[in-house]
Amino acid sequence: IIAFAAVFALTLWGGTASAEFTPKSQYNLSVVVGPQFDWGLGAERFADLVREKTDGQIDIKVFYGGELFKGEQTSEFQLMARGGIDFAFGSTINWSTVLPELNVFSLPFFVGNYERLDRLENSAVGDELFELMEQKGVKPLAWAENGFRQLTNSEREVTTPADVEGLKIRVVGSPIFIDIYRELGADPVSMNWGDAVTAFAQGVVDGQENPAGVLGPVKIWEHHQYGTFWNYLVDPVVVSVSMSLWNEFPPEIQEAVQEAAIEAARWEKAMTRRGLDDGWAVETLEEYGTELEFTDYLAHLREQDMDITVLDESQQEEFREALQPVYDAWIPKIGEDLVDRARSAMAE
Ligand code: X2X
Repeated sequence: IIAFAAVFALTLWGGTASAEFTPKSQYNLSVVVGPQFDWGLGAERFADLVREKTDGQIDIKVFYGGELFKGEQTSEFQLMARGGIDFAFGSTINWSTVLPELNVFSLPFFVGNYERLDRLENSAVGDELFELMEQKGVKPLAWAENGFRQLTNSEREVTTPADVEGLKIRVVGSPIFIDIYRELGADPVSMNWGDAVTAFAQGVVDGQENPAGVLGPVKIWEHHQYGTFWNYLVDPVVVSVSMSLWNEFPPEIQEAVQEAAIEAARWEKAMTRRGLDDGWAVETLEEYGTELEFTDYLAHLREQDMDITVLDESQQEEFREALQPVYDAWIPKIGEDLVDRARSAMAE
């Protein structure tokens, strides 16, 4: 620490740094899910890369299972904005109660595939969403991913809106999810992730929706026989740091943390997209030399004897039409102009 302080003191003499910086002995990082999920592994990789790129100055400890926000996942963003959480691999769904614009990713059958998602994240709209986070006290560093969400249930194969009717579905605590399932005639119940896992095991709900990267580690096949792969909406994860902490970091630390975030996010995206994209995911993981238990999520779930139906474009269109009232209610809350610009950015 003395040596580092000396380096910063020298920089200070050079007139570039504004204040001396002494790192805390440890920083915390919040993740909703556990260490065995791609999302948890990505967080760990980020912490390792930060340690490496800052010569051990910034030591991040990952807290899994929502430990830092005591289970209440929609409070993660505010806790980070207030500085109680230093870093997060945070889901945009969980943050959308504070930033309604993030519901652009939750409009049903709007984004649809990885190509369109990547275009959206890398567009001016993506930058604008990052700016909104900054204005509210969180510095976003990179887009990572939970993924496109798929429906699973214990009762029946779901291919049409009528099939969803009457199913009791666990959803996240973000209001657009309640609206979507009510519109489809289901019985949505919002629950924090920790409670949800218990609810699946106890059969308190008939179904739930989450990306492949969550379905695998939670062994959803032990509770739900049926899966509907319909990419109906997407949950990006933002690698992020509290704004007040970010502002304390000298430029060279900021640069190292930023680089680590981009690299960890790229790797983590590849983990969640295994076998679900055009091949980029597995190629990228080979490039990193990552040892994989399986290379295709869909095949992996089918190997556990789940009945999985992949909805084609016309089946998705039927759901999209049924959900028109959700568009009518939510586009004004997200911002009509933002939704229009998102649509053009994805089409390019
Ligand atoms: O609670 C969920 O379903 C999860 C883990 O996907 C989120 O945090 C949004």
